[in-house]
Amino acid sequence: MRSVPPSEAAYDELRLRQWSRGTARSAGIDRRDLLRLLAAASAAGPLAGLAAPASAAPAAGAPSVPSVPSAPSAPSAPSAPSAPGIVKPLPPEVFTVRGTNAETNFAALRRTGLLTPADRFFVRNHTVTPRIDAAAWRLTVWGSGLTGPAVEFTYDELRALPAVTRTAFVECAGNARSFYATQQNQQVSGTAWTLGAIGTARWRGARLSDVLRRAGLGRDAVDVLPRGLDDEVVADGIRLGRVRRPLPVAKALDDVLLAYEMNGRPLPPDHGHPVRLIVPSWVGVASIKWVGDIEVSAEPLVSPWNTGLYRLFGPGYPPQGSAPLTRQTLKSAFEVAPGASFPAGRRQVLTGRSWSGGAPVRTVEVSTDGGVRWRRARLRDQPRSGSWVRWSADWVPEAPGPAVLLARATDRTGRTQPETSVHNTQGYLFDAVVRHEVRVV
Ligand SMILES: Nc1nc2c(c(=O)[nH]1)N[C@H]1C(S)=C(S)[C@@H](COP(=O)(O)O)O[C@H]1N2
Ligand SMILES: [Mo]
Repeated sequence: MRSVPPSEAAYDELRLRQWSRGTARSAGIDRRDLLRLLAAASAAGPLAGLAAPASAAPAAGAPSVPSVPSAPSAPSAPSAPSAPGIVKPLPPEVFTVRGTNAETNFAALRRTGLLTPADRFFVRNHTVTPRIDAAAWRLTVWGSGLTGPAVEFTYDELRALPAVTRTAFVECAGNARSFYATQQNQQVSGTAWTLGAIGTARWRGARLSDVLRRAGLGRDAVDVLPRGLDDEVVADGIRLGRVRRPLPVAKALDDVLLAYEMNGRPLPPDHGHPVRLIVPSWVGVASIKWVGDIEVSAEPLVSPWNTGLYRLFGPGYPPQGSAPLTRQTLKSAFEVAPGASFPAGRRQVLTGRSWSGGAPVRTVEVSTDGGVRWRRARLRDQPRSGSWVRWSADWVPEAPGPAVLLARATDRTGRTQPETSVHNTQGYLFDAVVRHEVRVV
């Protein structure tokens, strides 16, 4: 892992060793199933074409769990592409539908501000968006890491706690995965995102630390396990249960929010209504949507989302994979449609965004000749940790023909986007400079 502060890295290594020795508890899934999942992850298959949906589907015939009705809902206009289970409209100029997910087209962000409007924010659903009534919703905090019994919070009780706001991106660990195949000729499994599995919003909510302290956090608590109220997930024939991923207590007490607002409005259904976690700078899967309960454990916990999934497998990694992913890597994207054309001899203002989970962005460089010459882009925002910066660069296209635009960020840890990304079978954490092909006409 890169750019991980020692405490997180130490936590991850410890959990990995505990997991291999069988001394961590597999929360809610059979240990044999977890081992099968690990085997599947290390030998992950190829993307089935570039529109492959994630291999996850609602559990058929799963036993009923205390349930929230899920509405595979609101198909938009018959001609518009729709993803099963996404509630909001997905106009094709804004989104590319990929299975149960919707990717934001970067060109659709050109005239937006720093914050991604909720109606342009990408959606990553393992199953379908559930419809949850805030008045009936409860958050149950429970487990061996509490000093007493389970504690419930209503929506109003959560809103009555001190509120904090924070601008943060949510980015899928597999964002840009398709470039392993198209730029590096390497096979990876999972949703074939280009660069748009990211959005930045202003989140408002209660601090997870306040909720945990009110629930009676014990001194021996080591992990917290937030779990979503959406349907159980089945992947490759293995029943994984509900989406949930352990978070070390140290991160939970640091900067994690239980958010109920996105850009000044109640969370929309697709983004976790009524309440979701926001885990700044970490891979998107940590930011559990539609959270219904949080287990607080005095024993280390594992779930499929930090064992077989969301670790790096491949030739450069140990057989049981890297430590579970924590922080996001760094990337840059142009707000330009793929294959766009530009008239020769006329000044253009190219715009884009760069971000890093490791530290605020320091500089962005742009090349309009496929990487021969580079120049500094102008940063449009004050770089901040856990957020992105907008930038722009002038360009006067010369001779008609194909052209390749490149953008490369460096963050304050000194990391710069490399030319190629180290391969892993599930295509996580792509960080290389992306070749953006356009035409001069
Ligand atoms: N309950 C639940 N939480 C979830 C998910 C999910 O399917 N169910 N997907 C995760 C993943 S993989 C990502 S990348 C982010 C996406 O958040 P968004 O759909 O609001 O963009 O939510 C995370 N939280
Ligand atoms: Mo994700």
